[in-house]
Amino acid sequence: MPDPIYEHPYPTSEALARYPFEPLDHVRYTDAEMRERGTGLLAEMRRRRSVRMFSDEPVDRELIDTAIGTAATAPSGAHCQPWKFVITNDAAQKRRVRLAAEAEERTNYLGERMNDEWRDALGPLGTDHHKEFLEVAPWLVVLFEERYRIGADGERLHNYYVKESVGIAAGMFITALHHVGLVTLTHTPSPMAFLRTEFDRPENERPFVLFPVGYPMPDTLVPTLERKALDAVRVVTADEPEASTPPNPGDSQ
Ligand code: IYR
Repeated sequence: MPDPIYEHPYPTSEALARYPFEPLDHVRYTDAEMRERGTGLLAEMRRRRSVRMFSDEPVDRELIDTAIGTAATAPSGAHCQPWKFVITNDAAQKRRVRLAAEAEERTNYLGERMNDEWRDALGPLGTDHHKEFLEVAPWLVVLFEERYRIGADGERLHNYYVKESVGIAAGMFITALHHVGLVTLTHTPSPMAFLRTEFDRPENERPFVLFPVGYPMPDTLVPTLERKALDAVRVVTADEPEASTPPNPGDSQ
């Protein structure tokens, strides 16, 4: 019998005796399939753009729900799943959100809240305080982070790594929308506390991102932006030919 790779396999027998575990449902692809799937997804995601000109064409609620279902498969700290996706296609509500967002952004852009460095950074995006798209897009999806949970006796229960968990879910939501041919904008009207009141959410929830979702207007323009090259975002600290068998600490001579 070869030496096992793991001296301390997971789960421990103690955990296995106390909690339910099940076999991992994993699909193993061929090497060719893996490359194809990887490059295919990359090509698809390279076409994703943040959009600021939404069509008013309706979108089936089912498509939004499916994307939320995908987002909710995100990993989360201690599996707390500290996210809530609040969705609306109500015209009056979308209008109120637009007006509140524009009021805040007017102070940002036209008042003192934005310094010159920030203004300069936003220049190439060509954004301003007008947020008509919040009214035109068929759906607004507000992703709330659940800062803590309320227990059965009203006590506060800790959620772990909330920002990280909700950030990952947001990324998966964006990916899921793009995959079905919908567009969105990662919109963070600042400050956005008004969203908690508007959507009647409890004290323990805080708005994280506001996503208008829909189809793009025909002939929508997006800023010409370059994405960093792989070499600029990836650092290799070791590049050894991969061993065909994992090194065995017992085999030192
Ligand atoms: N919240 C403002 C400004 C803004 C800020 C960043 I950072 C952006 O990437 C884009 C816009 C707005 O929504 O216009």
